[in-house]
This record gives sequence, C-alpha cells and structure tokens, in this order.
Amino acid sequence: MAYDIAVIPGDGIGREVIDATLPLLSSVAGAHDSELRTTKFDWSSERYLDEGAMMPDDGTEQLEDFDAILLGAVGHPDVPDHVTLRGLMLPIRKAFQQGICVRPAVLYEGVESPLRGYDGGDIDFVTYRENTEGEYADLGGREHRGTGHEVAIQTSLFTRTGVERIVRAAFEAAQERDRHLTNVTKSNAQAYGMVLWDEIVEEVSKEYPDVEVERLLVDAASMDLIRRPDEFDVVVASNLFGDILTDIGAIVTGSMGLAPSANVDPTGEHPSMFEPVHGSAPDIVGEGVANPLATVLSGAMLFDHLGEDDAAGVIRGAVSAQLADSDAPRTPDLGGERGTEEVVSDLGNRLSTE
Ligand code: GGG
Repeated sequence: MAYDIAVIPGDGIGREVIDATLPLLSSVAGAHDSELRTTKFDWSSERYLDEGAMMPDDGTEQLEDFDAILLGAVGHPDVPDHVTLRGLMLPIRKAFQQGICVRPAVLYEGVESPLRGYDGGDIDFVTYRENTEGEYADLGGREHRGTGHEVAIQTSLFTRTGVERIVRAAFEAAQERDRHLTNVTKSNAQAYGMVLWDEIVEEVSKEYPDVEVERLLVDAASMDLIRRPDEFDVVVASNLFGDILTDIGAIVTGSMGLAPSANVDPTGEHPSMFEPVHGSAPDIVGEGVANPLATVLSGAMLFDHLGEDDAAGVIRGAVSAQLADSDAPRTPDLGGERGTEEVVSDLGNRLSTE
C-alpha cells in the first residue's frame, strides 16, 4: 500500500535527523510491500525570518489530505520560542484535533540510566499527554505594555470532550499493558480545571474496573518518576504537565535522543503527526552528532498508526539490537563519539541482513 506522508524537518537538528532517517523509513516500507510517498515542506524559523510566518496561511489545508505527518523540531536562537511553537506545531496539533500525545519511555538493554540500579527493561512506561488544550490554550492577553502596571493573563482550558478523550485513551492503553494508570493532577491548587480533570478520571475509571488507578499531584509525580520510575505503567497528564514529565521520562531512560512521540487524532478524520520529543538543539546543529533514534522510533510509531505492524516491529528490533551491542556506533548523548549518519547506516545494515 502507498501512503502520502508530509515531512516537515523544521529547524536545527530536526533537519539533520529527518534527512538521515527518511531513506531508512522508506526502505523499510519497501521491504514490507508498501511505499512512503513523501512531500517535504520547508516550514521553519528560516521561513519565518525570510517571509514573516513559520508556515503559509493555508498550511493546515495543505496537510489535510496526507495519511500522516513526520516532523523534526522547531526552535531557533533568533526567533522567540512562543513564535516558533505557536506558528507551526501547535496550530497543526489543534487544527487536526491531535488530542492524544503518546510518549513512551523505555530503558533499552545497553543504555545507561543516570539513576542507580536500573538495567535494560527495568523502566518502561508511557505518558498520555492531553495535546490540544489545558495550559497550551491560546487564551489570554497583555495590557498596558511597557508601563509599570503591565498585566498578562494566561488561561487554561479544560473541556469535558478533551479530557475524556485523553483519559479514555490512557485507560485503553493501560488495559493492553500492566493495568496501572497514574493520574497526574494539581487539583489542590487548580480547583476548577484540575478538579474537573479528576472527576472525569474517576468517572471513566468505572468503565475499566480492571485498571488500578493511582492519583499523584504533579510535584509528587516529578519526584517519583526519578525515585521509582520502574513502578509506572501508563501516566495521564495535562498538556503542560505531560510535556514536563516526558522530559523526565526521556532522561531517566538514557537520553532525549531516544524519546519518540505520536500526536494522534483518534477519530482518524485528520492526519496524525509523529515527532521526536527533543527540540532543535542549536548547541549541536551542524556537528552531525544528533541522535537519530528518537526520529527512527517515531517512524515506528508512524508505521503502527498506518497499520504496518511488521515494519514497526523490525525497526524497534533493529534499534534494540543496536543499543544492546556495545560495539555499535553511538552518538555523544549516549556516551559515544559517532555521528548521526553512522548510527543510521548501522541500523540499515542490521535491517538488510534480517
Ligand atoms: N520535536 C518537536 C520539538 O521541536 N519539540 C520542542 C518543543 O518545544 N516542544 C513543546 C511541546 O511539545 O509542546
């Protein structure tokens, strides 16, 4: 089967990891009787600097008919972060109702956690992050700019539809996994939005009596993801909390360079988007040492989404085998000295000798 994939490399190392990974994903598709027909979009901070916008006004319309989107990273030292994020990634997530952000955190065999006492396989949890509203809602404003009484208002938005959507997806995932769900909240301080959130978790939990629910305030969750990460299975969190906690998940499992993600529209009405969790990493741009594995693993999630389970499986198998092999090339984030291309080329060899 042929799939139309929109590719947005974006900024910084986003371009490097996409350039390195795309041929590998296409060749895996080819080996599984399918085809990725890719179309690249140069939407980025460079475009913003040249033309005043990260993407064209009709950007999301241009993407609408694709089967999926693969994104690299956004962020540029010369463009404010709120411009890059609100100019590209957030409009896509919102326009396509990608309300479910799935971010697995797995400690692979052969990868060292900065935490003492954890070996490969010991940490394996997945965060379900609400992805279109919460603290990322575009609600607020600024008044009296530049005066002594300047004011900024930033409002969070929690809808029953949005919260139920993410909570239900998290319970479904827990049922397929170890039947343990951690509800991350802050309803002691946020008595409107987060209390509604907790109530919905409580309501939906009745439909999944076999799933054990643990409730943690976000501060306690941050501590426990470091203190006892092996005890987590599925974590459900609001947009901002989920973003922060998944960086903890990435780092306790070895590196931001290994963390993939999927932004999913569960109705299938719009394209879903796949991206590494990491940003554009301006500090290492151009050095050729960005870890491509988060993008490769995001590619595996893209194949899962397309129903190409075998393609997804061989990619994960090759990544696991490479990480378990102490002679295999590694990028500096994993303690190695090798480059992006070498890691992908080694993966390609492993895949072709299967
Ligand atoms: N690879 C996607 C990327 O550039 N992430 C950086 C970032 O700022 N992410 C914020 C978010 O996911 O909400």
